[in-house]
Amino acid sequence: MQKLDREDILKFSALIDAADKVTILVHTHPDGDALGSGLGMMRYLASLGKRSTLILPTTAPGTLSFLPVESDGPVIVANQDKTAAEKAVAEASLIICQDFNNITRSEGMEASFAAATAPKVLIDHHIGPDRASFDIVFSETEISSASELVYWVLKALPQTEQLPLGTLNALMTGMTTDTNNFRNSTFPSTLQMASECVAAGVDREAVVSNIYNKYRENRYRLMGYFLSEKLKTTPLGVAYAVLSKKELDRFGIKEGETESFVNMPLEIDEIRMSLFLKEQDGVFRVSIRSKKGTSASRCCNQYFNGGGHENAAGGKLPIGDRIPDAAAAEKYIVEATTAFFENE
Ligand SMILES: [Mn+2]
Repeated sequence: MQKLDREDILKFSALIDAADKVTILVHTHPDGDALGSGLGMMRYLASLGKRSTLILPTTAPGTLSFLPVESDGPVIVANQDKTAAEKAVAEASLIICQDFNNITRSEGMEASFAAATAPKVLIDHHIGPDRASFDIVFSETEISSASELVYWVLKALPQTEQLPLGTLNALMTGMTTDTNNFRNSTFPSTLQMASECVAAGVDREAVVSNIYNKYRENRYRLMGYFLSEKLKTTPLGVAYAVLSKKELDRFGIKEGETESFVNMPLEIDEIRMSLFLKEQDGVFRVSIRSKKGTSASRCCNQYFNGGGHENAAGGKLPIGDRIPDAAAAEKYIVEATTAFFENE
């Protein structure tokens, strides 16, 4: 990662000092990094005697319930209580956005964010941040996660003597989920952060166990079906699978329980890109992962209405006339990836 801009750090420090109401926003369908970085920030602000509100555009999955966000301050789920979420944004004296590059990723909060008069700070690790909408931008793509960037930013603030253990635990959790437990996006700074966290008392085995050893059996029954019946490959080295709502319901699957399915096909030697689609809320939510040398981000951007990181991206396909069902989505994936590799 690049060196943090000293002036931005001092500006952010002064904004925290001056703020009495901090509102933190993360992306819709929050994952471990969104929640971990949000909770880490809340706990840090609490250690300075500041109360903050965390806004989640949609609920956090049950698989992350070990991150006790609610006990650390008010948490508002915006699509359940839009009025409270808009009030928290309007009344904030400081707004901190984490783990997204554009407010559109905080679905439903765009208008109140644009209208808010408070200074706005972005701490993120995705490609192409919307710099114009923020007063301070900490953006770094050569880093594991938003949680890691929050770690380095908080550590650099003059008011930090020692980061609270609660913050370190939350940030370690977010970093571990975004790196798939150090399998990808792991930089020298990532290992340094991990080393410092463990030295400061973070129980890494507990963090790993909370993330990876607390799933329900349902996930593994679906995983068997996904691998044996649904996963397909193309001669171009693409693996893909589409799960309909009906199939997800048949296995009683809840949000978060298909986490990392998309990564598994990359374990096959010949596969250079993996796509996983699942039907949810009238769209197919798209996850794309790629090996080094293939751009998941570009493919997602060109064909799947999204983007993210070079080797990990997300988007969506609307269900409608063009793509009415899972079979049509599968056909589209083959056409889109074939066109993508022809133009690469
Ligand atoms: Mn992230």
